Amino acid sequence: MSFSEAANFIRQRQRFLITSHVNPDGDGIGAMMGLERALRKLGKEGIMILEAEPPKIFSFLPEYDRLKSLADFQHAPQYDAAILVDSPTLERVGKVADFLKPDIPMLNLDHHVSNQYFAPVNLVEPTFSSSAEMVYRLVVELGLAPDSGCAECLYTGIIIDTGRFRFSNTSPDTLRAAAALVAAGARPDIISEKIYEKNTLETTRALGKFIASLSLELDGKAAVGSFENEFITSEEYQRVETEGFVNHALSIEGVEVAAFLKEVEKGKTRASLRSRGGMDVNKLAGAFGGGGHSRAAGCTIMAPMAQAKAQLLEQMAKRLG
Ligand SMILES: [Mn+2]
Repeated sequence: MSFSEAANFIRQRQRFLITSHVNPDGDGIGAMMGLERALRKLGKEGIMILEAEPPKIFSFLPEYDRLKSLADFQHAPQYDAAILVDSPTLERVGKVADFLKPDIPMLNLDHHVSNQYFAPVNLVEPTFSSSAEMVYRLVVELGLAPDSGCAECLYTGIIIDTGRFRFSNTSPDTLRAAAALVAAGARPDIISEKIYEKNTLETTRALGKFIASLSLELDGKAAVGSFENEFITSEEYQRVETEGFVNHALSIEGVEVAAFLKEVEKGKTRASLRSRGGMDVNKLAGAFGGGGHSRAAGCTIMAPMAQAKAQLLEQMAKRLG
């Protein structure tokens, strides 16, 4: 379906249940909240429900407390239609699916290439950087100019999914959407600071530890960093957020594939994998029963750190040719 058809889907209805996938990221949350604000401008109502409490990191977004979790509801609220954003399958919304009555119209708005077209009405656009960029396009289609709050939410979704306009999904249209959102009041400096400059001291120290642990393997084409079980089970580690660490390994010149190994339990090692060359880390992770995307994937190797690293390097070596 097209954006104009999706706009009609919205015009014809009054009260919407809006949700996204479990463990929502900034795109899922930004797209939900930007859409909800646009609905309000149209004199409509959006009830935003996630399976669990939304992550605190995005609580700087205006009226964040409008995001509810299942714990806030005894039973499903009344609504005319559901809109699922950024969720490639119906299962991905978790237990919110129990609130989705089969006879109620549903719009699936997503940009994942793996989207299953699970709803009666599907607006799936894999060429868009983010669900937030799609919501921006929909807002324009609805004849609205985003207010500054809406712009902040959608800009946040776009920078999360484009890695701050660095990934290959950053299109001319993405940048035009971002420009319009900044013109509408989104502040790139403030949003970036709120998201990316919120590390705990423990996280910053742990990044140093990760970087110190790096080794170059396979003629410098692979970089591997690791955290031992002793560190992961320490008191200090409770305040560590390792999101993005592995990218430091991938940023070393000549490195095509990077891994971050964590011995999460004795004899059980979790691997985060990233690539920027030809190696498909989805397939690499698949060799250990994991998966993900071609450039970002993960798996669990049932072995202690040293053996897990050896097994992983063996699989990498085969794929580097
Ligand atoms: Mn997304």
